[in-house]
Amino acid sequence: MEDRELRTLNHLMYMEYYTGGNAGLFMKMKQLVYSFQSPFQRIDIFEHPEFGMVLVLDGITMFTEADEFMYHEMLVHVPLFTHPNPKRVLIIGGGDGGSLREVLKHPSVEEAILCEVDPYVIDAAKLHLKEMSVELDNPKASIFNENGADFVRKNKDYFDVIIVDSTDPTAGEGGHLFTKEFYSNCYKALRKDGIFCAETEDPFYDKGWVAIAYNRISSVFPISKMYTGFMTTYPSGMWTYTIGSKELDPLEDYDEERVLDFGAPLRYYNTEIHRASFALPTFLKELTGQF
Ligand code: AAT
Repeated sequence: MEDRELRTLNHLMYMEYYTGGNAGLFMKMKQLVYSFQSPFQRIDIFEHPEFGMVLVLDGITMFTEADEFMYHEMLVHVPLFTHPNPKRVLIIGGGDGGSLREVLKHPSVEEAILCEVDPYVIDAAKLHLKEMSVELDNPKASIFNENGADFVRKNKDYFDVIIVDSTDPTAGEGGHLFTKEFYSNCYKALRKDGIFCAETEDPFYDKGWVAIAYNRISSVFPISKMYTGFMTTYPSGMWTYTIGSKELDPLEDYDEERVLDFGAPLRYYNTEIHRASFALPTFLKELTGQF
């Protein structure tokens, strides 16, 4: 049977075109393991010979198993280590479970709500993305299949942290999560020392959206700070995240001791990265109007 083993196929080529269409990413895949057109988007899961499973929504790479830790750790731990005692956390998007897995590493978290618009992403993750979906059935977690923009409107003064793990503003239902109205409703859904954090795109191919997202978030929250991290299979490899906060400052109110005492394993995030990630290159300060 050896000759029937799956080898990487020269012709199974996956290509993603970045914004503008004149550049992109290719991966030579081993196999396509799942493909489905949901009411919201096309969901594909490929297996790559070195990067493991790759989740693709509407032709856009969401992560590979080899690098997802970079994105999920940066999106989750920067806000969760800024808040002194995060108990109620809302994740919008993130149906694969990667952000939830990171949130539930924090022992203070009592309730984690995942609001993912597309139930088929959750089903596909449970079947094929075992490393991401491990905590989807955790009793501390509840899952709602609803547009995050509608869900957040119904909650007031409730969450300690809101995390937006969404698709790009130009893809699927992602656009709902980049409006000023959505950010204001997140502000209202947060408690008085609450923290909001969103993925805010790459500053090279999608610089227009980086500026829009930062300006909208900073028009709603008294403290707003952008930070960056590497994410190797996202456009440009450099990714931005933006914190919006009511009271707490991610650098001044940061308690390193909690990170040093943290029991769970982390592979990207550490105390030096937390501080360094807020140091922005000049072009990014200019783009977001911060000097
Ligand atoms: N965890 C990393 C992968 C993602 S997936 C983002 C998820 O957000 C998708 O499952 C999508 O169905 C969900 N989503 C999109 N819009 C909404 C919405 N309005 N309400 C709730 N869920 C939504 C993120 C990748 C980052 C971007 C890569 N370029």
